[in-house]
Amino acid sequence: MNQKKIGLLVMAYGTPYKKEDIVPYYTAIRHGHRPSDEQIADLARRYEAIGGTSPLAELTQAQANALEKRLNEQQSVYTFKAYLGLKYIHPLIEDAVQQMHDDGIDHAVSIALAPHYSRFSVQAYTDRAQKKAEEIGEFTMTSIKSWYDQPHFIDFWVRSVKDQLAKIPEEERDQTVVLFTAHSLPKKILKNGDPYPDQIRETAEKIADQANLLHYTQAWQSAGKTGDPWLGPDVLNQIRTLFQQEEHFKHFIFCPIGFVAEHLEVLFDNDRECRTLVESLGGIYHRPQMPDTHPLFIDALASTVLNTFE
Ligand code: FEC
Repeated sequence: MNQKKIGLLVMAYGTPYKKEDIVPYYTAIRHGHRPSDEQIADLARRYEAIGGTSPLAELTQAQANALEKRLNEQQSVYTFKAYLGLKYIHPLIEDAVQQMHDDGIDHAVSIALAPHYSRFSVQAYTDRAQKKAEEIGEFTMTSIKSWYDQPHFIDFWVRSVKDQLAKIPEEERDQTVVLFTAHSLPKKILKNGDPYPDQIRETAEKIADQANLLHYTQAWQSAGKTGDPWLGPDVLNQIRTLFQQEEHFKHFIFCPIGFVAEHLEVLFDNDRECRTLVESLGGIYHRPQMPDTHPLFIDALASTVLNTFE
């Protein structure tokens, strides 16, 4: 039987492949405005601190490959072909859509490697993909908005937190707090009823409930250094608050549930900044492995894509 070919547009943030990419990449994040030399130097310093470049490029490609493979194993009606479309560096979202069309594809499903929907994040990816599809014409695309409550995704984190807890001596488990974090966004998103904060809260509550957590909290990380107010509490302030509480927490487990791979924001903002603060206050830092290409995580993405055909 001839299987219909479906384009799978895997959209992700993107990262500089080499040092020379930092300036154009950061300029693209700033919508074409070159950041100051000081800001560029600060970003270069952060990449340097995690080894020069981020593992994100490799991980995003590996996630797309694993998803394509899983989708083609799970059903035999369609043949999925994955295309990477990045937000701030090549291959750009628009180029990926064009490539699908050039390859003779007339229908695609787009999914962003970001679980929670915001007008600022997922919608920005989707708008660009849909705009390009419309320009091409005779090309349809189903765009997935969010998958933050997909059961395999929740299960991935439930198991990760439980595994981490199991490594903590039993008598110290009630002195353990789990911090669920996600990228902060400018507070102005709240004006239009953006669902982002609620979806993140829901993810955290589902994981906490299914993992039977005694103590957990939610905080925002990696806020931009702009003049606008950003969603809070910031994770560093939240760590200080936890140390001031009556409960004496010893272990701090960080779950950056808004991200899906090991990258700068996790390796630097969590593993460097949060770890340094926790340890300076006398606590012990833990951070489970990110979803990366874990089979449960890839299953979560595959189920989300297949649901669009029901
Ligand atoms: O290279 C790497 O390993 C890290 C890639 C990376 C990911 C990522 C995810 C998200 N961001 C989100 C929102 C914003 C907003 C601004 C912003 C700024 C930066 C900068 C770098 C950066 N982001 Fe990012 N983000 C990653 C990297 N992000 C680098 C610029 C320097 C800095 O401030 O650190 C503010 C823009 C501005 O300045 O006007 C807003 C959100 C996510 C999670 C969803 C997603 O992945 O799409 C939301 C990965």
